[in-house]
Amino acid sequence: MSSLRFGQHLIRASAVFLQTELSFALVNRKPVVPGHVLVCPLRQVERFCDLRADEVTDLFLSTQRVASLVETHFNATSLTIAIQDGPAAGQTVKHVHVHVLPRKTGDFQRNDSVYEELQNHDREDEDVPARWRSEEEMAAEALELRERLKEAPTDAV
Ligand code: AMW
Repeated sequence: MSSLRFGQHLIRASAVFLQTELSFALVNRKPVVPGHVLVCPLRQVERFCDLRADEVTDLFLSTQRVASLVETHFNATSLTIAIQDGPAAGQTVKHVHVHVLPRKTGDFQRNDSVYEELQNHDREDEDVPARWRSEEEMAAEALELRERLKEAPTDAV
């Protein structure tokens, strides 16, 4: 697996834990909760409606796999699955991506604060290198997720 493009970012292979024919999934450099990951089409498309039908199918099937994987791996009981589609909706990276966040009871004082956090966590003033996880930490998480995917049959995760 070579490096992949995510909007303006070049993503190291070490941060990617799933690649399909048309999609890939990567760990987040600034997760809102543990296990907050991203699923993207391989083609750099800005808006959800610009995806072809086969890309939507692959993206959402990949999202299902990834969602089951991170819910189990991070001992969660629920998920927040979200797309910020366009700048007014909080999208900062001009490449469609599905946020998948494992959720647990009481993880936020107000449950819907997760959406505020999603809006704010990568605002320009917040998204500074000092707050990003290290490459090593991200690579270790991606490796664990890759290994876990190998253990599970495709239709189970
Ligand atoms: W958006 O606000 O565009 O819906 O979300 C962008 C997401 O991508 C954020 O969660 C942000 O932390 C994440 N992100 C941005 N650049 C990278 C990168 N190089 N590696 C991993 N995650 C990234």
